[in-house]
Amino acid sequence: MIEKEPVSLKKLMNHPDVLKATSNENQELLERRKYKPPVCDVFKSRYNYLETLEEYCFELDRETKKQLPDLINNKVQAVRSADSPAPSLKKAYDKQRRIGVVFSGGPAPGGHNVIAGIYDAAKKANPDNKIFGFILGPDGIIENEARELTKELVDRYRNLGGFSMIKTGRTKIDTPEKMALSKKTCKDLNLDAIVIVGGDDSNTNAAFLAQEMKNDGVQVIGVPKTIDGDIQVRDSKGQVLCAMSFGFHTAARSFANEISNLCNDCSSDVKYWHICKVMGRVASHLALEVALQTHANMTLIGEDLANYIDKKRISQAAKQGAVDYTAYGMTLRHLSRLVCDGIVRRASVGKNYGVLVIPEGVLEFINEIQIFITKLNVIIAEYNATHDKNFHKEFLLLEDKLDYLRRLARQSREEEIISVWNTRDDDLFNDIPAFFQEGLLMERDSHGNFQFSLVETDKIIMGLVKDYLNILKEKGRYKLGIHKDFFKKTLKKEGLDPDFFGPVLFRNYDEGPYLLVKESIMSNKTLKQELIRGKVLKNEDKIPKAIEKIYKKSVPNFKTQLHFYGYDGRGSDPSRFDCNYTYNLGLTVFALIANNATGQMAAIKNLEFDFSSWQPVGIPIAPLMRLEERSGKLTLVIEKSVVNTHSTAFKVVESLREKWLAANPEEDNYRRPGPIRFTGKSEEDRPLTLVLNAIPNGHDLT
Ligand code: FBP
Repeated sequence: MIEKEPVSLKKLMNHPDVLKATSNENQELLERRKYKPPVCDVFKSRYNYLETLEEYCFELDRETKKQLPDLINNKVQAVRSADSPAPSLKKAYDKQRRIGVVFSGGPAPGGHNVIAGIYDAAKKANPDNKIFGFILGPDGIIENEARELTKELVDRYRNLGGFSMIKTGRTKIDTPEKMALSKKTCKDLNLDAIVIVGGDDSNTNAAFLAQEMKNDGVQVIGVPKTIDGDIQVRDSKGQVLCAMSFGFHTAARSFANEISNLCNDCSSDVKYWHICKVMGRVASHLALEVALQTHANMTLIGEDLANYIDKKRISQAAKQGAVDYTAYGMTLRHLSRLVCDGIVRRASVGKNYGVLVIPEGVLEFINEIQIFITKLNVIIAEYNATHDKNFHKEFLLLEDKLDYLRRLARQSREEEIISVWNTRDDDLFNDIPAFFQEGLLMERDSHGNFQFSLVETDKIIMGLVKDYLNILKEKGRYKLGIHKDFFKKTLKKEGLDPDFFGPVLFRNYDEGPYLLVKESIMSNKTLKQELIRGKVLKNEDKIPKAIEKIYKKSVPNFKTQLHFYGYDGRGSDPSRFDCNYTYNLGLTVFALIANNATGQMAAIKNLEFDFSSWQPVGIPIAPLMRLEERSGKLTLVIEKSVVNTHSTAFKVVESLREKWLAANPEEDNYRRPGPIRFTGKSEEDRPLTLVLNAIPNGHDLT
C-alpha cells in the first residue's frame, strides 16, 4: 500500500472542495440573488402618474377627521403608466430625492425586496437619489441611526428573508418628544420621504407621522407587512383593495411544510398526536391557510369559535322564558370537549394519532379569556397612569401581582363600588394554572397588544384535553378500535373461536371493520366479569392470553408532542409570490413618492388573481382607522382583519373538516405542500386562501 503524505490542516482548509462546501454563498443563495421579479405592466414605463379611483369609498371616523385633518380626504389612487408624460411629471421624477426606509414590527419574508424595489425605481428615476435605511426599527428614526443603502448592500439581500439588512424593532413613535426627534432626523438627513414597512399599528403610526410632517414637506408612505395576514383592505362596499399583507404566503407555506412532515411521521409510527401552535397574534388566517395546505386532522379557527352558539342551552333557558347569555361563544372547557371528540372518534377506528393545529391567538376568541385580557389591560394601564410607575416593575413576582388584584377585589367588595376587578373575577382567576396567570399578566407590547406568542396556549388547551380524555377513559368511552381481522387472527392462533367471544367483548361486533371493547370493560377485573356474565368464561378460568392481548391493545395511550411554528416561518426566504409581490410594492412606493402622495399605503390590487392583472395602488390610511381600546385608552388604529367565517376559504375548510378528521377506516387525507420551491414550475403562485376567496360570487356564503 502506498502511504499518502499527510495534508496540513491549513492546506486542507484551502482545498477548493472544502472552500466550496463551507462557503455561505451556496447555489440556492446565488440563484435567489440573481432572480429578477417580473414587474407589473405599468412599471415598464419610465414614468407613472396617479389616477384617483372615485369608485372606492370609506366610512370616515369622526375622531380620525379630528386627528388627521390633512389626510382624511385622501383617495384610492391607481398607478398608471405615463407614456407621454407632462413636463411637470418628468420634472417630479427627475428631481433628486432622499428617502428613508424603516422596518417596523416582526420580520416578514419579502421585506428586503421592498427595499430593492424602492432602490431600483429611485435610481432609475435619478441615479443621484439616495436611500437610507433606519437601523433597528423606529428607534433608528428617533435616534437618527441610519445608513445609506448602496447597490452592493441591496444586491446582497435581493429575494432573501429576514430584515437583517437594517434590522427591525417594535418602538412606536407615540409621544410629542419622539415625534419631535423624528422630525429632527428627517431635517438632519434632509429627507423628502419616509417609508414605513409595518403591520396595522405601524401603518397607523405612518399616518400620524404623515400628518405631523405634512408642513415640513416630508412624505410618509406605509407598506402592508405582516405574516399574520391581518392587513386586508376592502372599501365600505366590500371591494377588495389589498387581499393580503406580504410575508403571509411564505410563513404559511413554511409552517405547512413542517406540519405536513409531521402528518407523514405520525401516520407512520401511529403513536403521537402532534399539537402545532402556529403564529398569528389574533387572527387565524395562518391556521386557515395551513389547514388548506396540509389537511391536518383538526384545525381550530378562533373566529369560528367566537361565533359558537350552544343551541341546547338556549332552548333549555327558553323553556323557562329566560335567555342564557353564557350560551353564546365558546368556553375553554367546551373547546377541550370538541378536541376530545375528534381524538376519541379517530381512536375508535384505530387511529390514536393525528395532527392538531392551534392558532396562537385562539384565546382571544374565548369569551372568558377575552374578558380577563381586557380587564387586566385596563387595570395595568390605570395603575401606570395613576401612579406614574410601571406595573410590571413594581410587581415583579406573580404573587405580588395576584396580591394587588386581590386588594382590588376586596376594595370593590368592602366599598361596594362597581370595579373592573371584583371577587368573582378574582375567584375565577385563581382557578387557572399559575403559568397561565403569569401569561395573562405579562407586559403588553409597545402598541398595547397582548403578547400571545409568549403564552403557552397549546399547553392550556391540551391540559384540559388530557383531563377530559382521562374522564372518558374512566367511563370506558375512549377506546382504540381493534381491526376485526386482527382480532380473528389473534384468537384463532390460540385456538379460540372469535365469533364466540366477539359479541361479549365488543359493543359493535356485527359492524366493523373496527371493533370497540364494551364501555364496561375498563380493567382485567371488569374484563373477566364481562366474560363470565356473557357465559364465555367460568369463574375459576383464567382470561385467555389472546383476549387479554386484545383488551390491552384497546386501551389508548394519549401521547403528544408540542410544536410552535412562528419565528422559523417568519425568517424564511420568501416564496416566489412574496418576492414578486414585495418588489412591486417597492416600485409602487416610489411611484407614490414621485407623485407627491403622503399618508398612503402602497398596495397591489388583484393580488388574488393572476400576475397579469396585478394593479399597483395607493390606499389612504386615515379612512381605515377606528377607535379601539389599547392599554385602557381609546386609540385610533387600523382595524385588524380577522377570518371571515362567511368567506369561501373558511366555508371550504369547514365543509372538509370531517373528511380531514378522517375518523373512518380509510387512509388519512393529508396533502403534501412540500418545501417552498423558488425555481421550477411546481410552486404555487398565490396563497390558497386567496385562490378560494377570488372565486366569483363565492363571498359571504351563509
Ligand atoms: P407583526 O404584526 O409585527 O408583523 O408581527 C407578527 C408576529 O409575528 C405575530 O405573529 C406574533 O404574535 C408576534 O409577532 C410575535 O412578537 P415578537 O416578535 O415580539 O415575539
